[in-house]
Amino acid sequence: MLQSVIDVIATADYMVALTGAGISKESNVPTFRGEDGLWRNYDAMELATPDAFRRDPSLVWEWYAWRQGLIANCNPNPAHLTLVKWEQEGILKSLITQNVDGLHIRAGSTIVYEVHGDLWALKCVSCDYKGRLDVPAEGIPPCPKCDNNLRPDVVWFGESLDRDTISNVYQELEKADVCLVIGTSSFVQPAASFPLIVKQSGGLIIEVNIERTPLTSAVDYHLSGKAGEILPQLDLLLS
Ligand code: BV8
Ligand code: ZN
Repeated sequence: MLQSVIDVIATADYMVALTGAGISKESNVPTFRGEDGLWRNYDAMELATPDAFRRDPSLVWEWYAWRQGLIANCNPNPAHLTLVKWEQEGILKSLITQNVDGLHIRAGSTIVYEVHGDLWALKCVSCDYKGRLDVPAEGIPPCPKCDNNLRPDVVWFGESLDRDTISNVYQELEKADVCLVIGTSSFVQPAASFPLIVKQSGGLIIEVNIERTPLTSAVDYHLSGKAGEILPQLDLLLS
């Protein structure tokens, strides 16, 4: 099976990757739904919403500041680095990530679509101010333009994804003949349906995950194991 995956990757015209929290697990970034997905017994789903922020902005900011502190000490792992190498070798044409940890960009990937935003990015709840933190937030950052609350510039549940990013992503998916799906529970929409767009136009799906997911029954190849081990292994066999 590994050999046929190698052949698919080696002969792909336009391979794109879709990644989730699992690709950052070996960088010690907690995943969303695994055993480490909880914070002070809150479920991420309860906190990553506009209602939670309206109700208790300081609690939500405490959660984001905690994650920023965590991620500031995390580094890209061999899975991120393999995708950088494949972009440089022209094997990987673009990278669509649900992660907000910024590790793909820190690893050196340049064609990256962060469909759920960026943990360090800020936007104002009322004016058009946008900014960035380079250290974890302390309390609720105030808007320098209008003094209202700043919020993390990420996509919360119930919020739509950025229009331009999404139209670029759909263009990539239409061009793709192979979709490499790495470390996602394929649960959150609309990202979970991205690989199916590639399949619908006759493309192939390769899934790398430590467990089966709702996508597994639709994939052409399911490689079971850790992304940080499987991706470098595939790269070795490719060269
Ligand atoms: C929207 C940013 C509508 C915040 C996140 C049907 C259609 C459309 C929408 C919906 C729908 N049904 C329900 C919805 C609503 C909702 C949704 O999908 N709910 C789910 C729970 C059912 N979707 C939305 O609200 C989206 N918005 O659709 O808007 C709309 C349309 C028009 C106008 C207005 C509104 C917005 C969703 C974005 C939410 N934001 N994050 C933040 O991060 O703080 S999502 C969050 O989950 C993260 O981004 C995360 O990346 C993402 C997905 O999770 P995963 O990345 O998959 O991580 P997870 O922990 O779940 O899984 C880890 C996987 O890795 C596991 O499979 C594990 O086995 C594997 N793994 C672990 N270790 C390893 C490994 N694999 C390999 N190696 C390892 N070592
Ligand atoms: Zn403002």
